Amino acid sequence: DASLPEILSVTRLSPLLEPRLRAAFTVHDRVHESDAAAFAAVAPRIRGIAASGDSKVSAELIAQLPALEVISVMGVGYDGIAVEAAKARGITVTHTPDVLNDDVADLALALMLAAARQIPAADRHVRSGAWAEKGALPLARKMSGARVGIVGMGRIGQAIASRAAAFHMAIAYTARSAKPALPYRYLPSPAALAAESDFLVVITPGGAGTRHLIDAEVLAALGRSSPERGILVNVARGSVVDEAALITALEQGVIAGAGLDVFEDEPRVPERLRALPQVVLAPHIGSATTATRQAMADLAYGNLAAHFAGQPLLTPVPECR
Ligand code: 8YV
Repeated sequence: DASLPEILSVTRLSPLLEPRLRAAFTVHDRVHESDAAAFAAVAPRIRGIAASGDSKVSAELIAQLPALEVISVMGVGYDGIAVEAAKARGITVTHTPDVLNDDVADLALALMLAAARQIPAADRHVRSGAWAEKGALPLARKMSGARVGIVGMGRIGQAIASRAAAFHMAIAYTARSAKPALPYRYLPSPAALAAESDFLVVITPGGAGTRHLIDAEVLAALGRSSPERGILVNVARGSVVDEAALITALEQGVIAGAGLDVFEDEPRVPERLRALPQVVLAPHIGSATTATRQAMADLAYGNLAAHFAGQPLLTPVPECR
């Protein structure tokens, strides 16, 4: 249908989003990556982009799309989107905040428990027959009542804190600035926070401003925080943690373990990291439940639909409000 607005998809579209997008728009699937001639032919007509939280939309791509009006990200994170370049052209960026807070916070607690109680190792112990052959596992580590340090105290950080409170954990955080309205202790840096945390949970936006915020120094502080040494959990972006430093810290026993949902070069996870039994790994599933992905798809679609209907956007990113 030639009357439908044309959009470029820069991601593998969710099946919860794709049919509705195709009904309302002419969708060009990742032609910018696969087919230079096809891309050149459609680029002048592209008015929207459908992206996900881990997509890259560079300033170069934006510059090749003279008719671009809106970029809809199905995800809360938009660190891969060149927002300043978009803004400079009057292009709006939207994302899907809030609807995934519960799921990402649930996964953070799940990774904390899984790493502390060594759930994957326990599962392997039973499954392999080792329980009957070799007996009990080494004792694990108690989570209830321990100290959790949260790096980033936005909406998801607060959802993690309220869950940690139910585990009677002592809660502290670091963020760009203190949030005096919250009943949690503020520390001015990740290193200061790590030094007083049994669990350090990373839930800050990605991007240049937070790249390698968790470095060897922070990991050393987490390791020294108690004789049991700390556990790192990352449900934010792989870029926030210096992955090479993390692997070294784990191999050398500087920290006790880690629970990781995100990595620096997804979907590639270094073999050295995959070889460590004290690490719990997940393939970026923080928001990956049917209910939440449905809500995210509704918002991602709703933002595009609103834009092309001339209505107010549902959830523009803060920079575009
Ligand atoms: C997924 C995410 O990567 O919301 C985010 O920022 O990282 C995730 O939910 C993805 O965007 C799902 O489409």
